[in-house]
Amino acid sequence: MLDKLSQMKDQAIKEISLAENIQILDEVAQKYFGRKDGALNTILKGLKDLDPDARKDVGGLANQIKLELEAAVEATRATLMKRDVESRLESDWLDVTLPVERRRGHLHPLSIIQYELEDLFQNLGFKILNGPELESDYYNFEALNIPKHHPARDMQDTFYVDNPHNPDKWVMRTHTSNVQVRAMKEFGAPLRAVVPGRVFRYEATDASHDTTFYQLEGFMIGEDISIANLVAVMKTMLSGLFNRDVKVRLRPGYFPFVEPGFELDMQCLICSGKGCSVCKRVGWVEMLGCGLIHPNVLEAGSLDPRKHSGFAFGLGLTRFVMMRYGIEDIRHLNSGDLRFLNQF
Ligand code: FA5
Repeated sequence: MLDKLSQMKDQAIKEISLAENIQILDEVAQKYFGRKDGALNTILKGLKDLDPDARKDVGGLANQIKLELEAAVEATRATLMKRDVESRLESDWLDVTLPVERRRGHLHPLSIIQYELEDLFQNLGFKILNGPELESDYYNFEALNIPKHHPARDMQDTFYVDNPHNPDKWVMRTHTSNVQVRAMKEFGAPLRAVVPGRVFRYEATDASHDTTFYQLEGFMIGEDISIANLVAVMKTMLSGLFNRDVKVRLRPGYFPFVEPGFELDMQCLICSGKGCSVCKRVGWVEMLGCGLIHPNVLEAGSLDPRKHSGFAFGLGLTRFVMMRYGIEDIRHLNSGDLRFLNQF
């Protein structure tokens, strides 16, 4: 039995020293120390058949061999790991002169156009203002000459929210026009301002209508402000934004807060007026509403309509973005789909 143990040790030492990698070394260790059928354990299992003296000798030698073999395995493992690291360092070299790749985010197309319009209007002397998205019924409707139960409320159905401070409801603003009277009260006249922002409507969605979209409101108030000023500013804006000749048409439009009121349509840039899903096959896309500010609205803003006049417009910023980039469905813009967004 003692001879058998010595022979096994020599064989194990030979195999450990020949292991070329850690996987082979582990296999050798398993072969000799494995609990179930490891060679050392198989020998030790036979101890019970020996007489007590022989059992003592064989048991002592077996334990000593076990310690020696374990030490040999660990020493070889350390050598193999060191060799592994060194060869990896040699092959995986690092070129410190290569430029670092930084994955950068970028602006959403809506923000790009919003900032361009802000620049354009700032150059014309307009302030940039903000307003609340959750608005009182008063600023969204009543101050704009749309009393409760007036049929014009049906033109812009929205989401109503209980207001714990007031029996009136709050509304998710239906348009950026909610800032008109707020701004008049805060800044008085003369006043030139634009208000970009998100608005909400309760309506069915299709290629050109969403329930959440962006508008840009603008107004200019002073003495003797006329439709001529309105048309000049609209033309400056459109030629600045599209950087090409765009065809527009004015139609009479009804908005209770302007008099007279107009709808401005632009010839569809997606189909060049031929008709597509965005322009609903008519070749024109409604871009904005505009007109001269109604005297009741000026009064709500604490201005005197006999002294002051002004124009206002509210454009569908989201539709501008669609025209500018040739986007055929408005729903892409709020989709958060990176396949769409990464094109900008
Ligand atoms: C208004 O919201 C008025 N506040 C505009 C205004 C301001 C008129 C100042 C006069 C003076 P209207 O509901 O038409 O008007 O919306 C204005 C623009 O928003 C439309 O011309 C259109 O471009 C865009 N728009 C309207 N509804 C949607 C919708 N569901 N999805 C995307 N864009 C829309």
